[in-house]
Amino acid sequence: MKKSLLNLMAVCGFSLLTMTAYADQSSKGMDMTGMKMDNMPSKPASATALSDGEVRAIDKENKSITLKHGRIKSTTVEMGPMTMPFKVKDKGLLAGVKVGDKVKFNVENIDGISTVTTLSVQK
Ligand SMILES: [Cu+2]
Repeated sequence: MKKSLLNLMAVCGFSLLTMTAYADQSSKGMDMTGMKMDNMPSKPASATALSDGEVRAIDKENKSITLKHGRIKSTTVEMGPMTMPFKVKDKGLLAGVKVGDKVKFNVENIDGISTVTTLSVQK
């Protein structure tokens, strides 16, 4: 069971790597900070906007949740819509959640693993 989780993680690993490469480029590349300040959008780029998802499976024992998720763009993770398992940072996040629930959640790359850090059920 753990293996299949890792295999699925590998699918998402591509987007994580792409993102890391991109981040490296922008930090080494030309000074973008000045440009951004001249052109500040009225709404700040909310990198931490929550993502939408639907619960497909919950594995409390392994602190894992499978979500059919929309586009994710958090501080450290960016990926398109797909269904995949996530680690959850804290077992407590799975407490009030059941399969079929619509959720809003945040994902961060923790030690190279896409990990759900916040999760709330949409009523
Ligand atoms: Cu994904």
